Amino acid sequence: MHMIFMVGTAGSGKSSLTAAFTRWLEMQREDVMAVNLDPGAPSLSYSANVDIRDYIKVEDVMEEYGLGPNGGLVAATDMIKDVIEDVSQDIEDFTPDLCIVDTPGQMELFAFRDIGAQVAERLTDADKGLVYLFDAGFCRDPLNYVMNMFLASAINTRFQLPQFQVISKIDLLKDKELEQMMGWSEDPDLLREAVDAKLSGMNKEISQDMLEIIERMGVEFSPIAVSAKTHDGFHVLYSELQRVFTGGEKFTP
Ligand SMILES: Nc1nc2c(ncn2[C@@H]2O[C@H](COP(=O)(O)OP(=O)(O)OP(=O)(O)O)[C@@H](O)[C@H]2O)c(=O)[nH]1
Ligand SMILES: [Mg+2]
Repeated sequence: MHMIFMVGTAGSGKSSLTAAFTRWLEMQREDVMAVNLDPGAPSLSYSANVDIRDYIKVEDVMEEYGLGPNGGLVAATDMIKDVIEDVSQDIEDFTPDLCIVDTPGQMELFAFRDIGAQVAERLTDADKGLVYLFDAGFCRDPLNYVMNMFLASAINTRFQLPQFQVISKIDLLKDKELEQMMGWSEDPDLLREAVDAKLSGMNKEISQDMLEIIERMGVEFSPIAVSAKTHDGFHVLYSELQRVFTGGEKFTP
């Protein structure tokens, strides 16, 4: 079994991509399932085959421990570790070849606390990978793009899993904007120039320092442009997953 975690900042399109890509993979005749690991998801745009909310609900956690919405979400996300064995069993009962996992809305609660690494380690013994979403609308601004590169690099250090970066929601971009963004990933100098044009003085220096640190962290940035709305880029993402995990074969023989 192969397992792909969808990770990204709040609202970056994790759930939409989980929904659309899972459906699309089914059409490619892959034996694929969707798992929701977000205990705070109010509703889902897909029917999760396995849903953490069957075990943990934020409202219940808030009530039981007298917490507000944020405290409730932190506690609920941490509680995932107590049910990992059960969720693993639920997933294994489906015996899928490919499992797409939607992760908690606020990335920092999952990815930057122990829980993310624990889940990556303990959720079944599947071969795992991670899709990091750059929200296209947000990353139009070169500074936000750099910030996302930094987060993606930090996630890479933390999870130590094959990482696939995608620019999500590209249907929201004009052709020229997308071209520019893809240019930033191909040529770091273009990104440097774009950042330079936006900033001056101290801020400029800090951004340039940050770009250097990102470079030193050694993560390759060649994001795949996708849209959960139009399915643009799904073939490319699928080929990349196959290239890395199966040597170019389908997941379901
Ligand atoms: N136009 C467009 N909108 C999208 C796309 N993907 C997601 N969205 C919209 O972006 C918003 C957030 O999408 P979600 O899929 O809920 O993102 P998420 O990362 O799961 O969000 P949280 O779990 O709440 O942090 C919703 O309004 C979606 O309709 C896309 O490909 N194109
Ligand atoms: Mg979501």
